[in-house]
Amino acid sequence: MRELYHNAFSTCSQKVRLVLAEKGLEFVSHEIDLLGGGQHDPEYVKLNPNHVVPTLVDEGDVLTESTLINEYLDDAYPDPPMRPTGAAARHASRMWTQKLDHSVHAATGIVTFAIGPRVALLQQPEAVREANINSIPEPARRAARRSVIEHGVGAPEFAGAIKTMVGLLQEMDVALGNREWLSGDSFGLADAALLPYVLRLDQLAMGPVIEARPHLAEWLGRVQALSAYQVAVTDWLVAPIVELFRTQGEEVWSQVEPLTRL
Ligand SMILES: N[C@@H](CCC(=O)N[C@@H](CS)C(=O)NCC(=O)O)C(=O)O
Repeated sequence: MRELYHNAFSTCSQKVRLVLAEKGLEFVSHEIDLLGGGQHDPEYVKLNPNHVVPTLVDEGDVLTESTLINEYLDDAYPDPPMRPTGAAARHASRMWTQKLDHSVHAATGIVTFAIGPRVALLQQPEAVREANINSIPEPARRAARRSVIEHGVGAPEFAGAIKTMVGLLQEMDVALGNREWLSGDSFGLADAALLPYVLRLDQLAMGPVIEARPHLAEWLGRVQALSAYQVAVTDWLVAPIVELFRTQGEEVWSQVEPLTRL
């Protein structure tokens, strides 16, 4: 029995669903409503004390942290292998996932909440919104969430976060100049991990920052052509939220564009 607690739009959930799909592993789905505060439900917090998705429960083992979940999946279900075999290549693959965990993931949260779901959150009763923000366990993440909901792309955290994300795109474009995949010879853990972060910028109507980087744009096309992408990403997205992200992104693009120049 395999159960995944996740969210359709969450980057960390998408990266785990990509690995599950690539390995042909099915799961019982428990979607957590992140805007409604489902991640703070005491029953869920027993599984994931950090109040975040995803959580994988595999044959009774409770697994958190998306990068580690994906490494677990590759250890437990090695067919097809999703990490290179050489030690140096494996190190290079882990450098990408470490970059997400150290800086890019937090930056993506700032960029996303400053643009995408902000209007929906501002329409919630203030008491509900505040209760959900106050339930975020880490003070820094709590403060950043409050700031971007209040100030949008004008929040002091926003410019640095966008630079971190575009910096990642730039590094990927250079790396992909002489190879097709970040994980080695085939689509693997590093590719699955980075895809949702590139996609997020596309969803927020920042396509030009991707199109300006041809190797990155070709890689994105390659990932999107995989059947795992359809199963793990496209099939979960719901049109009204895709539309909300796009229209909100278009609305602020003139303010965001100057910040995307490195
Ligand atoms: N390091 C964690 C981060 C998980 C995380 O931040 N998940 C986000 C969605 S991508 C979440 O659940 N956020 C809840 C919230 O924003 O309150 C992981 O990789 O699993």
